[in-house]
Amino acid sequence: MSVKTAAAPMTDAELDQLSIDTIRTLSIDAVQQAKSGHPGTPMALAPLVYTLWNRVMRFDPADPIWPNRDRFVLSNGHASMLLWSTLHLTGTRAVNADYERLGQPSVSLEDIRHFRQLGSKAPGHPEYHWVSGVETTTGPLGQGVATSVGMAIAQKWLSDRYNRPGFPIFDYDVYVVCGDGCLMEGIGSEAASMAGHLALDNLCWVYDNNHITIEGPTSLAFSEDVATRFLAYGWNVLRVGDANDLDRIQHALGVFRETKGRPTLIILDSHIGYGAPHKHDTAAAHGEPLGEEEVRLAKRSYGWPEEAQFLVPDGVRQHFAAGIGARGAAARSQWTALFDSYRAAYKELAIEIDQMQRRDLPTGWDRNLPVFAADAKGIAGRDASGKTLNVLAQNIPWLLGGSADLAPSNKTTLTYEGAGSFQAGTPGGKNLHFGIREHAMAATVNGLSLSKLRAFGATFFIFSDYARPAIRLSALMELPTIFVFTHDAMGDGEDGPTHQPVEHLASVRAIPGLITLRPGDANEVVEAYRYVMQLRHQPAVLVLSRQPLPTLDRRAYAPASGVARGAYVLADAPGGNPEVILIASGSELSLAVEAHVKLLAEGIRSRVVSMPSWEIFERQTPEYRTSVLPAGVKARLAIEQASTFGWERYVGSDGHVIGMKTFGASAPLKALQEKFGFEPERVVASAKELLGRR
Ligand SMILES: Cc1ncc(C[n+]2csc(CCOP(=O)(O)OP(=O)(O)O)c2C)c(N)n1
Ligand SMILES: [Mg+2]
Repeated sequence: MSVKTAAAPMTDAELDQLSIDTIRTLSIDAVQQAKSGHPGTPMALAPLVYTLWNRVMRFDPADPIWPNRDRFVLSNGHASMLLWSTLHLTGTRAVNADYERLGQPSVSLEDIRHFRQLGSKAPGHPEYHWVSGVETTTGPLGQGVATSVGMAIAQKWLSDRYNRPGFPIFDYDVYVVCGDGCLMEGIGSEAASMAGHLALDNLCWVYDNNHITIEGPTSLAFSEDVATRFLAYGWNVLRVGDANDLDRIQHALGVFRETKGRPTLIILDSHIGYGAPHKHDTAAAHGEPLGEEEVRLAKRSYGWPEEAQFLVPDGVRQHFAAGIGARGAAARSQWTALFDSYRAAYKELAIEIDQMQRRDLPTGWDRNLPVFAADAKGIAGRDASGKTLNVLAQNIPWLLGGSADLAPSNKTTLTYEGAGSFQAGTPGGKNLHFGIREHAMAATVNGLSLSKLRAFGATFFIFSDYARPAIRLSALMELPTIFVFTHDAMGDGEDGPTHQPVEHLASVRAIPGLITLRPGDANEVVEAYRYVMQLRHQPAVLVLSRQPLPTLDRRAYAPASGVARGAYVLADAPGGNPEVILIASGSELSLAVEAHVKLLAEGIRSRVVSMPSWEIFERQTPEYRTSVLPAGVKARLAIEQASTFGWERYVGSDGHVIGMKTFGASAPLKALQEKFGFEPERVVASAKELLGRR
């Protein structure tokens, strides 16, 4: 259809089409201008995204963080131009990191003109925390769909805790657009299985069934019956045979909203590159600009002025304002009025909601935290963690989480009265059962955190590998998620090298922004949690022992509150003038202390530095850091049951690391400690060697 002039007023249907074609052509032009990007899927899915946003979603562009908004997740993040066009045309406003609503647009036309360029609010893939209106970062396929399960769980939990008769404070839905890639990825299957089990009827995935991925037709690698698969998961499965049929799409979305007791998958048949005569239905439309001639032909097929670029015709912005703009504003103002009277009736609950939204902690959040008395036999890191977590979860109503079927081993079960188990029939439970789905667990934890709950996920440290891509996104999104990883090293002995992490500490330490903490005794575990709970924009990984670790006598040694500085002098040479420094974390801390005592007895001035967290230590002042590791002391020995990779930074070229250079082995712990050199005598010998004494 052609762009009309103001002289002839357009019908609603014409305005719908004009709006859809604006999304399409902005996407085409942006990719062409950037000389990179993915035009084909935005061209195909513009009608879907248009219908969802302008006709269905309860989202107020003026306040993209209004707590009861419907969530939209673009899981096929390569189609980001869909989102940039939509955020622009709906006039969605920006919000800053302090949750202040700013007047300026979230995505301007200039941003779209600078698609994929440095500083543009229209980057290659949707980035939460960079662009307001993006609910989660996507791009790694499957992450979005899995994160959406966490968002849907959060809505169920929030509604159970906070809704009251006549006060549906939380009743939002979660909409997801995904493609073949998201459904091929393992994490997508894990997430769909979990969502079906939990009967998340607030969750709707729309599957872009275009039969195309990068290498060509999906018949190359994907021949299962997706509908049957999702039916088996317990989903409601709908089909829309024509991605251009707005009414059918709207109808299917309506069926979703009426369907109770199961999530909905809408299988939408579409044509990638719709409108481009030589490229539609081909992989060529997926990930490269159409080319100037094909752009002209596509525009011609839409009835668009062929030479116009980045054109937003008159009437389009107004059409969005009259649709989602008006509907969203009304929904939000209704909710705000509702919340005002809720605040009057349920003051305490309203305060909780306010605190949660700002990621504040409730007063008294750290009361009754355990203090562990000195004990040579000690207690396992995981046990100290379980005790601490149970206190915190009672003090912080919205702290919840679970394990990937290892809660009895991870000691993450919340055992106090009323903690409950989160299931379809008991959505107020705080113990989540992720099943043996580590990857989806981590993404779900992200989704819970994006919904402002304080969430943790747990498994053995070795299986952090199975969760790593979602942990990485946690860091990229700056979410205060918590990952509890037990069985941190060779302590599980007989389970052998398949279960003994080696390279994992190096691997999590390499993720920018992620805080890794490997506490050395029970009181360090408590202090680690105290630190982690106060994070607002950073994820944390807790690496905990399976076996008991001696609880150090804090009257003789420095207090465990030193954990908050990442590393601290635990025990020192007389006069604080060390000639050798032993640096250790986790289960090796007590080993270092043992060696230290022996060294002192031999007249060697040693210092023990407990270093549970590199990242926290790096945040301290240079003065503090050199006070812990004085530049003049070159004889430094790091001891850690993990890859030595990276320790050079603290031991320097004159130092030494007692660590792992191979995989472990299946044997009792004592035998492993002997085989791999984690014994006090060996530490003493190494220290002496560094000092040139034998
Ligand atoms: C985990 C992951 N693996 C690979 C990629 C690279 N990649 C981006 S898009 C794509 C093809 C996706 O196909 P589909 O989901 O069907 O999207 P469509 O081309 O139909 O838009 C691939 C392999 C990725 N982004 N994430
Ligand atoms: Mg596809």
